[in-house]
Amino acid sequence: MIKILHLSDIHMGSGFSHGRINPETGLNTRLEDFVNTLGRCIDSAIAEQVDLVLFGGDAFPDATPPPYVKEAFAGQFRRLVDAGIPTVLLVGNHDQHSQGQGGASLGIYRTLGVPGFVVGDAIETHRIETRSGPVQILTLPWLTRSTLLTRPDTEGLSLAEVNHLLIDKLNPRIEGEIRRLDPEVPTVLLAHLMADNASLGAERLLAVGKGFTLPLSLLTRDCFDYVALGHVHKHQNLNKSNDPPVIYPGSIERVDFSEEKEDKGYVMVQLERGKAEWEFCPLPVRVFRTIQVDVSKAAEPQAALLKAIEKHELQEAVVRLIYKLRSEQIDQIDNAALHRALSDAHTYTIQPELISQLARPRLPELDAGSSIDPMSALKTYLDNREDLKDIQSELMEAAHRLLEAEEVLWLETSKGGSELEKNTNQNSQQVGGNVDAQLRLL
Ligand SMILES: [Mn+2]
Repeated sequence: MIKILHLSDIHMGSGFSHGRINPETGLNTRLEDFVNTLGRCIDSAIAEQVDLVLFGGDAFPDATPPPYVKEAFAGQFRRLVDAGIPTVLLVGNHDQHSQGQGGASLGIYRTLGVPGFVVGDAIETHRIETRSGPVQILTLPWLTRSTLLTRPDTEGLSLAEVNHLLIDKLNPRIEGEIRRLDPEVPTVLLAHLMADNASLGAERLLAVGKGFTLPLSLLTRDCFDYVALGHVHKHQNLNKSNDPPVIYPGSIERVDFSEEKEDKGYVMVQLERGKAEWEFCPLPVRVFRTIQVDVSKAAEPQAALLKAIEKHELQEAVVRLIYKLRSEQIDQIDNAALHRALSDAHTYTIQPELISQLARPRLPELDAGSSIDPMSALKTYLDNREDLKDIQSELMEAAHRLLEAEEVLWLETSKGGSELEKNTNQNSQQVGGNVDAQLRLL
């Protein structure tokens, strides 16, 4: 039986805006949070006498963290070296330089020959002799186009086609590694990737448009006894049959508000050939709290706000107060009193949002995620505007002419851009406002 601690997505050095400077240390409190939480993971690896630590990638927000952040990270992992616990550091997307290859922020551990440390920046199998016997770790770092494909391979292809091509090239590479595995030895696939039914969190925003998605079937192979993943910040097991477990431990600290409601922690694994038992171990991390309240209909908006704040335990939490109000209520808000009410928080932000009397609920068909051509979008919008019914056909025709128009007309309309922008900002999120403005340009 081999005991493994699996953690991932440390992102040390991120989220400084949620912290403040600790006057005693001169450091951002969020860096201290991340270091303390990583420290707890390492404490537990040492106390539980694990045979191996697997890190699933994304050590820092980028490949070139400041030296004091790098040092804080190294200071914790150094404790594993002293304890004689072998460790695999996998390279995630945030550890790679956007130019060139390799794990820029983690490669130093190999260069220095840190005893027992393996850097996973290539598709290869590492046989590690632990105190409880040998184990095979197949490392699959974050893949980019340039990992497996050349520029001519991908010329003129859509992102989806490139994704397919990448999987076609990846399959034989993994197959080749699998063929060389010792079937008697417990085996782990350690990979930093987006698997195709993982539910998303902040990592989607952090790496927007850059990623590839790999099918789960590529990971759930008999030869793997445990699949240790990184990248997705929400802890989850992707394989319902649990054979093998396909586990994202998630990030160890909340990176931003999208992780407000997620438990954070690491995973303890008991591994044998053909069998893995695992347990998620939650960590006591910094609380994030959103207080969202609409006081636009309240007779006394200030009192309503204070009441909403009072309902929450804010002690040492990272807090954001988001409230909606009408412009004529602004004078009724006592900002100093709001600041006093939030002063127990570790840090806080106050985000008032003015609602326009004209604001209408957004049409789901016109969501940013849906692909809809401009004419259909306009039609959908007009179908929901009773007041414009009489001139609907004229508006459609005018829009048609606008879209068909010569480049000259385009230039003329884009000159009106500033007015359009103004209007869009006032009615932020309002597709309606946008279309209105475009029509006014006619
Ligand atoms: Mn990642």
